[in-house]
Amino acid sequence: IRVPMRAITLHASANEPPLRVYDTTGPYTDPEATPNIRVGLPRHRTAWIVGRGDVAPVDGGAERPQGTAPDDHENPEPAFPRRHRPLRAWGDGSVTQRAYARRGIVTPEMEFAAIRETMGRAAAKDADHENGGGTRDGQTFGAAIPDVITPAFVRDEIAAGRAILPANINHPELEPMVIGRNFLVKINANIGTAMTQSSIAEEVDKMVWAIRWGADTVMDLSTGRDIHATREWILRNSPVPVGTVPLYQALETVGGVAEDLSWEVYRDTLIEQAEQGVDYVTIHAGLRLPFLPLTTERVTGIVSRGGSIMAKWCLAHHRESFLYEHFADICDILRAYDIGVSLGDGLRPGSIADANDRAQFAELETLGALTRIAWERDVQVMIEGPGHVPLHKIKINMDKQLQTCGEAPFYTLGPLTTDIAPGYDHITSAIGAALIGWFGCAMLCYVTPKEHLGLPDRDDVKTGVIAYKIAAHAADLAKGHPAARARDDAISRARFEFRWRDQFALALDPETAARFHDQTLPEEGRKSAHFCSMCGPKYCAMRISGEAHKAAAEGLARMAATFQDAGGQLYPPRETAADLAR
Ligand code: IRN
Ligand code: FE2
Repeated sequence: IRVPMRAITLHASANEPPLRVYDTTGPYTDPEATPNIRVGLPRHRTAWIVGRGDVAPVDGGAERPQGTAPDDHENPEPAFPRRHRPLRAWGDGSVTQRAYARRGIVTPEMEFAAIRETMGRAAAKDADHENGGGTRDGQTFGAAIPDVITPAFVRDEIAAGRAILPANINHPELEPMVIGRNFLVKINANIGTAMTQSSIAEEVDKMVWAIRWGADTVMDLSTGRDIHATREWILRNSPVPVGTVPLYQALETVGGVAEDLSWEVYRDTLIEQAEQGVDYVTIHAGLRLPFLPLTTERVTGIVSRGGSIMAKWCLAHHRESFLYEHFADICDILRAYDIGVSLGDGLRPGSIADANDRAQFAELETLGALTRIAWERDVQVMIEGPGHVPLHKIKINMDKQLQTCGEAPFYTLGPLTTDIAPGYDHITSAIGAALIGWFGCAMLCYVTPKEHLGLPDRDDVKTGVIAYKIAAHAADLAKGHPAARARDDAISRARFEFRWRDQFALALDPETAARFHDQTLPEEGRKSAHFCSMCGPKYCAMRISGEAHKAAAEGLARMAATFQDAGGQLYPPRETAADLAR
């Protein structure tokens, strides 16, 4: 098994081995060496999938379902050349990672994900977290991470439903990863919302751009024309799990009229996407007809796209949601391909005023019941969460989710901790995301600066991803993930020793760090200067303290001893000083 990881090489003077970090970029690591997207990525998982002996080509080995080959569309790009035969489980079989895990099997996917989590080595744990990071001041936090994340641990977390490994058998290009609160906090970037303006190649480009900055999964939320072809291109070129909301395409199929949706249209859409290789799907099955009256008093009503579509359907027919009624049938489809279900939060609050209201929690309880139905059918489950929630109401969301949904992974959109900063909602939401990540949220759906205002462009995608990498990493540090702190320590040493290039290389966004530095001190020689332009050479605290440290390290100790021997109060007694040093 070959597992991707990035090694950041440091200057010789650092006297440190290269720092290994988690890498989501697949073969797109080097911007200069981008693979040919018309060929698609190598299908290295095929041997694992076929080797299990429990899948076969769909009926007749049809090359492509539904007569929706990309070539049938007027497409600004040439037709995608790769032809693969979609697979599914034999008969009624389960080919899910959950089914294998429950049978005690460690799959290559699990091993891959385990190695990735700690980059092949167990980093020293922060002393604060010796007891697993589970409790603080009598409060229980959501994580109990072992020092070494083994493949067996990944298996056990999946079997318990506490983690999912989204990996459709028709997405062999995937580099497997695991989502759960006892692993690194993951982030998702949404792409594909601008189908009217953008070409298919541009959508692939957005995916590549998002993973280059660290997105762990992408969701293709495309609407409009060429929806099937776009998804095909993204999947064949994506090393990260791809999620979708099949309801969006189903709505497209019925001409955008929500009332015309039906179970049959939805089912066919789901199968079409399953055969293409979608790894997880958002299904808003917890939004039930009886909950709709609970939203009438809200300030912002229903803000979920999928939720509003289903609400409209339920009201128009005055019937219970077909997603709710057919949920078991949906699971039978999902398990034949190993698609994870992400139970949608159609009733999430869209404002601080609506946070934690009855509508939201009624839906959450329903998601708990649906989780059990999915688990009985071996389907991997995660639960989507809010939305807009003020800081003091976030913890109850996490606690309630763990309790009602049997500890299935939580996947939240932010939450935004205030409504007053349009244009900066990557920040209002990253604050909430960091907090809920610390409390045990497994994946954070990014929010870009354009939230509530418009469609994100490239820069917005990058800004959103970086904001969420910060939130996720801050949570990983607090949770005591064994691989989290090494990077902070390495960059701090580089900073203190004025290894500017190392500081840039270790940064989440090296380009911006280098550019900001160069804006004030562009000369090449300044890359080794023992000060920055913030304070200048005379007032640089790091420089002054570094020099003082070196010169006085010995002298200080001697002086302290002298003072103590003389009964001086300036320094703590020797034993205390020794304690402090430890
Ligand atoms: C995540 C948590 N709650 C919602 N999300 C994401 O929001 C969901 O996965 C999807 O990518 C996006 C839009 O969902 P709605 O508005 O259709 O619910
Ligand atoms: Fe919002």
